[in-house]
Amino acid sequence: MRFVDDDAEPTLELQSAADALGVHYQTAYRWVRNGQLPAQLTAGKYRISARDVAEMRASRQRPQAPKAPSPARLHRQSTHMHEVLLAGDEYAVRKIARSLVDEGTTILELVESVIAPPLRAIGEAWADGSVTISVEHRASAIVERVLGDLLPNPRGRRKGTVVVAAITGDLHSLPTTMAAVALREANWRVHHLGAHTPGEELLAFCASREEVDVAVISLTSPEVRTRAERAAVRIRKSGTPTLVGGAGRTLSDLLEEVQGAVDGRVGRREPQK
Ligand code: B12
Repeated sequence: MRFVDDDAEPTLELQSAADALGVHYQTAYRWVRNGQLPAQLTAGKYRISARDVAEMRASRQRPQAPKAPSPARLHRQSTHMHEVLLAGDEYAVRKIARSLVDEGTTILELVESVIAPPLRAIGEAWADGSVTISVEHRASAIVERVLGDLLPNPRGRRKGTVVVAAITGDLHSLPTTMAAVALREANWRVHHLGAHTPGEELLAFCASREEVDVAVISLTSPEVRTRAERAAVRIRKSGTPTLVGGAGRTLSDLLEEVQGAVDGRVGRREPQK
């Protein structure tokens, strides 16, 4: 390796810089041309500061953070997820979910962008009779198991404790599972009570545990909205901020509102109509 010393700092000729970086001369030349590798052209020859070469070498050796999948990839995987859920192919469902998580997709994104759209489509298809109840039940059961297995356990201190349930008459447990995993991923401790929970029971559960910061009622069956809201009023009165979900509400809304409830902004009083 040949250093060319001028009075400022040591510099390398382009071939020496390429050797030090372990790349072909042409690659180093391209980096110089596109500005990635700063160089000075002196008497028709490029000279590169030894410090810049050392920095570039160190940065190339540092492990790169994995690039999270693009929205287009999530969309394609959601279409694939739809097919394998309809086919009841649990192995394929697990494979899609696991590889996306390994590639850096959050569980929240996985649920919102990859799993929820096919479940909604399956709901539509069930409603218009093009998908049988068994196919829908099988898909839901697969998602419930897969989400259970992905349960995150993030490092760091928990932000607080949240209870998640759906009210009596609402048999949709999946949205409560989705809420529970998203909250766990966001570092909340979660008591997941699941579907069909009596309001009285939820009230007693919150009242008996000082550590409960927020109660969350996932709501999928619109027929029980009034029951869910009545339970929420009573739980709030007993001192626990309470949120009620509903059609069109997202997990991102949920996380924001749970934080808002702990900060005293949401879920303490009745929403203004
Ligand atoms: C799976 C399913 C079932 C399964 C549930 C299995 C299970 N283990 O959960 C079973 C078979 C039990 C079922 C039963 C029924 N179902 Co159903 N079901 C579905 C389906 C296909 C998916 C439900 C789901 O998981 N949704 C979750 C995601 C995909 O949707 P989401 O609503 O956006 O959920 C988000 C929010 O809830 C949010 N979230 C969760 N918690 C919280 C909390 C807060 C505070 C916030 C902000 C957000 C939040 O997280 C979720 C993800 O983003 C839906 C289709 C659909 N569009 O959802 C129909 C659907 C909900 N069901 C429907 C119906 C009609 C029924 C039945 C009445 C059918 C019948 N005749 O028996 C019964 C009702 C039973 C009952 N008493 O509750 C209708 C409801 C229509 C309506 N609006 O009235 C739907 C929309 C299907 C349709 N297109 O017609 N169902």
